[in-house]
Amino acid sequence: MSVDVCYQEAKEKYAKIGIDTDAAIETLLKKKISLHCWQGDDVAGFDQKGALSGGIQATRNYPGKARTPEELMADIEFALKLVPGTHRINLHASYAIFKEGEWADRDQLKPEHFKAWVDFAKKNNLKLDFNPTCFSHPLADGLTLSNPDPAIRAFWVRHVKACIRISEYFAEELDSPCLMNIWVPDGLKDVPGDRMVLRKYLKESLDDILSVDYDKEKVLVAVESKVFGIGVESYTVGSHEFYMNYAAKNDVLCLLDNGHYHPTELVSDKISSMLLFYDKLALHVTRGVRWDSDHVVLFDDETREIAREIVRCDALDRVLIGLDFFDASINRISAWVVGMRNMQKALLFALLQPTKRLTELQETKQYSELMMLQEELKCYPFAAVWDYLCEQQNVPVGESWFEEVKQYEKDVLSTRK
Ligand code: RNT
Ligand code: ZN
Repeated sequence: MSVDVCYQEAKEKYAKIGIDTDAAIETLLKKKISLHCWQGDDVAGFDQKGALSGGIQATRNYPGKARTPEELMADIEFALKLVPGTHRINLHASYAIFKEGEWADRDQLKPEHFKAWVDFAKKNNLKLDFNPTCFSHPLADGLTLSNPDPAIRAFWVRHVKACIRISEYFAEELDSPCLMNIWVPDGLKDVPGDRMVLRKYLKESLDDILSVDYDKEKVLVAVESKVFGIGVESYTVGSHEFYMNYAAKNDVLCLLDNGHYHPTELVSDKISSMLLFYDKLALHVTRGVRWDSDHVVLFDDETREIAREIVRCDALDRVLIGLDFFDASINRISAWVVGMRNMQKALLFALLQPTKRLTELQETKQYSELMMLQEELKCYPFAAVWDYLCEQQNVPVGESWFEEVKQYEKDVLSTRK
């Protein structure tokens, strides 16, 4: 049966429970997802030669990673052709692009070092988000914004301030607010002698950073917490309560990375609470697996539940969705495409739920029917709607996109020795 015929059947079936599939598709296509540039090169960046640091790790070495800005941009362009809609690119400060013979340390970065990215975004109808890079640097040895050494702290404060200027530049050039997310790897391997003092330094550093004059409509500053990282197992300075309180008091955004909580703690359950107290919420959608917080996003229960919460709270405009994973053991483009398409599938799945009916069943305490309906909905012909959407958007339907990735690997990636 053709994609169209399947779609017509699905459309009728959804219409019976009051769902307009055409409207769901239209809504989905308006939602931009921020694609993280760092899956393309294992978080290497272009400004340092050293290893990745900061308690995060990209393991294995699948051939073909992007080594230059040109390669990374080509890979992003290629990946996005396999994903419906138009999106955003999430950059890190370490992806600054210098002219031949030029280099600037992190605290000296300027908008001009990111002009090539702006040109790239304009050419591809993309918007940009940004992140200070407080890791993979000689001065990022364990502690950055919370470093007891005032000179090291000051260096990182200058870096983040520089990033605010760059974010402002992105927002102005591309006419879209830029999310600037602050994550620092700061923590201790073993039992701290004093937990408070480092948090006090971090708080002071953030206060100093936010004292710069910037346009809050253009730059959306967010803070991202974590529970632990490799080598910083015992204590994380920027914990969840630290940042949630900091963000609430200082009118910045919280960014919740769903790989950064205890295994039975779910970000899907946090979204509604956050939305009752904040105008906007930022997410890093990822997949935690044991010690790692950064596996490729699957179409799994939690990804679907995150999407359902966003949709149920009618918050597609208030929740900024970015992806965050880095898998160096598989084709990196495939990793991007799987993650992007899964995030979109999860949102579409959510948009095809009879939200009002489910609320009504709960409000009237019809819990048996609520359970029954939610389970039956899992077998609705969601895939037919997804396939139709892909076809309409001229992106490959089903697994056929992988053939293109294989060809690109053969023609392009395999030549990168
Ligand atoms: C690390 C955080 C952070 C990074 C990126 C590279 O645990 O999730 O968001 O993954 O900034
Ligand atoms: Zn993250």
